[in-house]
Amino acid sequence: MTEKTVFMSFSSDIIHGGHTRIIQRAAKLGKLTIGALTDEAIAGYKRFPLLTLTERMEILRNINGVGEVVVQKTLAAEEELRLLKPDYVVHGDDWRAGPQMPVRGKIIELLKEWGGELVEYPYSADPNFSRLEGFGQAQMSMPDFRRGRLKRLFALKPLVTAIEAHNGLTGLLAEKVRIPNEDGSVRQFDAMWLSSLCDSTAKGKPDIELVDMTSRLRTVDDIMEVTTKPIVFDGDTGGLSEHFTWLVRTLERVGVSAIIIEDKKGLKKNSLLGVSVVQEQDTIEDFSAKIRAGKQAQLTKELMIVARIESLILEKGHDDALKRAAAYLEAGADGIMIHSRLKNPSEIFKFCEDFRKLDDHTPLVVVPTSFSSVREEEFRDAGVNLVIYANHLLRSAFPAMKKTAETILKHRRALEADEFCMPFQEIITLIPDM
Ligand code: SPV
Ligand code: MG
Repeated sequence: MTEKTVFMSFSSDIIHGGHTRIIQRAAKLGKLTIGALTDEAIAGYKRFPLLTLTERMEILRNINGVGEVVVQKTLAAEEELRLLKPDYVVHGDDWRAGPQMPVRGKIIELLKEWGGELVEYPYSADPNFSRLEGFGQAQMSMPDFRRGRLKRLFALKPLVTAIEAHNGLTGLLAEKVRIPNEDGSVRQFDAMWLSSLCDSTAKGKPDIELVDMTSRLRTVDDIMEVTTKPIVFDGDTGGLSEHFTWLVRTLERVGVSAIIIEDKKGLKKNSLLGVSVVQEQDTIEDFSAKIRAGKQAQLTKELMIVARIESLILEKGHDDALKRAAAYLEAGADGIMIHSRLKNPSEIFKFCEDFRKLDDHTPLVVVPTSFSSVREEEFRDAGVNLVIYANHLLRSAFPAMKKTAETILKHRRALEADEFCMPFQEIITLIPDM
């Protein structure tokens, strides 16, 4: 009689008694193959894995009862299951409800192709697991864990997304807001953008490098205290080269993943004001020297210095933008951001196309505030690697707050505004204890 074959999927990097018990039971059914989900698949469905795929595979291989460990690319393991055609797929019964239900349905359909069977064992929650998971989350917020995660994301995903955060609460939104996909995975933002516009506006100040770095770093700290996702810091012009080197070291020390500096000098104004105000672009030579100084100052290989090109904003044209991109790459920039204030995205796409002829791997960043009609897939296909939603939480909060204030003024009481507000019971429990 040939031995039966069994398949189990594994995404956890914290292995507890519940897992090993189910592995032992599965191994009794036949030769057990475990599918270890890729880092990318895990990041798209829960938190970023603490251990890499290679490390997780090594641990799984050494558990008693495990025959083989294979790489599993998708949640439903279509490719791996069709190849193996196992007699049994084993899973805990906890996926009969909740976000994993569609994955279960897909696997049942797949098994019909060769007459395989789904075996579900009662899921045993391990009391230590939530403690360990909490510990894992806390580790993810530490500088050495957080700093390099943006680079890892660029290596895993063709397109990374970031949304602005300007305080702890918006940081929590960037960290926690998720919507389910039909295939059982979830959509969430990968990173946070510490916008100079939002950080300044939230303080009632103009976006002209008036809010000093001590204050900006206070915001970074507020956000870092309650989140784990990587931070992309809006460094404005980066200031004088002699100051920029200190900023680079500070950001690196606290665990920021990238700083984007724009090639302007003097009194910087917000880019979306374009040429309606006086703004001066830096020379290629001086800005390249600033990038070089920053790269020389950093102590790890993880922090990324991204050069932001303002040629389209300041109407200097496509060729100037491209020439600058080449020079900034030469100076050591780890990424290029191209900005535009036009609704029509054609100048952005033209730049992306020509930039990719020049360089096929350096991360390319866009901030689609004006050209908001473009979908992420179109950016990805154009060779963009990071899309930043730069001000949307702040811009949506302000009209909501204004409406509430006006409603209270109008009615001389708060009753009519209650419907716009989160219930009091909810707001006081919004922030969980540590
Ligand atoms: C910011 O968010 O502060 C930016 C992007 O720099 S923009 O406002 O479009 O210039
Ligand atoms: Mg800015």
